[in-house]
Amino acid sequence: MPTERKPPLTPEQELARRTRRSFIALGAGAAVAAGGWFWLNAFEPLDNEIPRTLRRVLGFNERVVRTALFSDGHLVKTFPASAIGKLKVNGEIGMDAPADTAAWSLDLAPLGGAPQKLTLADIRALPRYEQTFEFKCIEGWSTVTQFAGARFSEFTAKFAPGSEKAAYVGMNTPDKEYYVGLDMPSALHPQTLLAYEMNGQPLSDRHGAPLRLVVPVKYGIKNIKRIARIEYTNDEPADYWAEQGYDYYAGL
Ligand SMILES: Nc1nc2c(c(=O)[nH]1)N[C@H]1C(S)=C(S)[C@@H](COP(=O)(O)O)O[C@H]1N2
Ligand SMILES: [Mo]
Repeated sequence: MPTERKPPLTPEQELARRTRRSFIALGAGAAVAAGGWFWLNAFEPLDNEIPRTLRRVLGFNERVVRTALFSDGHLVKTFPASAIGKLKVNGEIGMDAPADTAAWSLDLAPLGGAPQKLTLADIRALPRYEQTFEFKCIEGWSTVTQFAGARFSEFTAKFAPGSEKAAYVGMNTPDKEYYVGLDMPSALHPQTLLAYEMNGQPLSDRHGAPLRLVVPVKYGIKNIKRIARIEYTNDEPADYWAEQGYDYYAGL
């Protein structure tokens, strides 16, 4: 009997599903905050006038809200193909050597699982998504660009199931000169792709061949080109531009 593949959810369907989940999480966070207030107030040492444990709860809620409203809970605006501009090459750290697509493989380190190596064919075998959005650099420019590739959430479900529970994912170039750390909600956002095409062409060498990250809810700095390794982790991964003083989150 032929096996039937369920059609992938559209970004809108995917989002509706996740927004429901986020609201459940928000409700739980609020209940903990309200119920714990009395006890916290009476016994916790003050830290900036706010009891420390409550600060932790607030921090948690802030993360959930940011996730629900800014990264997981809304889709970045998309554009028609007629709006596509010419994305300049910007930032070539970790890309001194030209891409060796034939020899390329991806090192994958799941959360607590055995590391594995994947090929581009493995990634191309996942459903392909195309999206055209405004790519933004913290330098102040933006260019409407189309990328196509696999959804990072579906990549994770297929090759590192369970790793969605990790707090972060870290990625680096083959020479490890460029590296980014991403919070998991942004990584799992339905518009986050592992891209192998740009503006209808295979990704060019300077734009990050053979595989780059496209994370439209973040500025360009997080959109690492020429990925060689992906690691799911609960420890905040090193991040090149965060080390230079930029915001680690770097969300739009
Ligand atoms: N490997 C690598 N990836 C990188 C960078 C870099 O220097 N090295 N620069 C980042 C920055 S700051 C931007 S704006 C985008 C630019 O992508 P583009 O060259 O495809 O326009 O790549 C990001 N990814
Ligand atoms: Mo950038």
